[in-house]
Amino acid sequence: MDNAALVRLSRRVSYLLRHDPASAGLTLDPQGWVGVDDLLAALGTSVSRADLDAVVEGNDKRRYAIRTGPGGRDEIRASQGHTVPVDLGLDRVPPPPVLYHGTSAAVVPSIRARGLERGERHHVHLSPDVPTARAVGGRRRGPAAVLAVDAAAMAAAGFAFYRSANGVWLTDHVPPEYLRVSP
Ligand code: HQG
Repeated sequence: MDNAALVRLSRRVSYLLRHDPASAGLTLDPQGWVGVDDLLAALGTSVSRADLDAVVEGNDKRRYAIRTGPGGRDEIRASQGHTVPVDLGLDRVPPPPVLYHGTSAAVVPSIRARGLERGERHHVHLSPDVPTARAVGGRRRGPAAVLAVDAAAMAAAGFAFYRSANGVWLTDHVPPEYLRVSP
C-alpha cells in the first residue's frame, strides 16, 4: 500500500473505531476493543494484517493500540477521540501546570465566552505542548489559534485530568477563567 492509501485506511479505521462501528457490522466491547480479525473482515479483502499494522505502527499520532485480549486474540482500539460510548479506563492523573488547545481563530470568541466544551466527544482534548496544539489547530479552516490552559489551577480546584495512551490530555470542560490566548 502506498502512503496515500495508508492515510485513507487510517481515516476509515478511525471512523469505525471512534464513531460508527455499526456501519460495518462491528461491535466494540465496553472498553472500545474489537477483534483485529473482525476489523479486517469489515475492511474487506484488499486490506491485509500487514497494512493494518503499518497504520498502527506508522501512525503520526499513534491513534490506535493493539493488545492480546483476554481470550488470546489480538484486539485493536482507538486510544482517544470517540463519540460512541466507551470507557477507556483511564486513571485520573495530575496534569502538567500548563496544557494547550489548538483550534480555529474564528471560534476563540465563543470559547472565551463559554470555555472549552467537549461537543460530541467524551472530553475536551488538550495538547502537552504548543507545536502539537498548533498542528491540531492548523487542520481547521482559516487561521489557527493556540489557547493555554491553567491546568495547575484547575487541578487545585478539583478538576479531573486523564492522559490517553498516545499522550493526549483529556478533561470534561475548561471554564473561561482558566484560558488565555497563547503568544
Ligand atoms: C471547538 C485530533 C466554539 C474546539 C486532536 C474544536 C484531538 C468550541 C472543536 C482530537 C468551543 C471540537 C480532537 C466553544 C470547543 N465554542 N468552539 N465553546 N469549545 N470548541 O475535533 O480538540 O488527529 O471534537 O476548539 O489531536 O479539535 O483525530 O476536537 O475545534 O485529540 O487523532 O470545537 O482530534 O486527534 O473539535 O480534536 P474536535 P479537537 P486525531
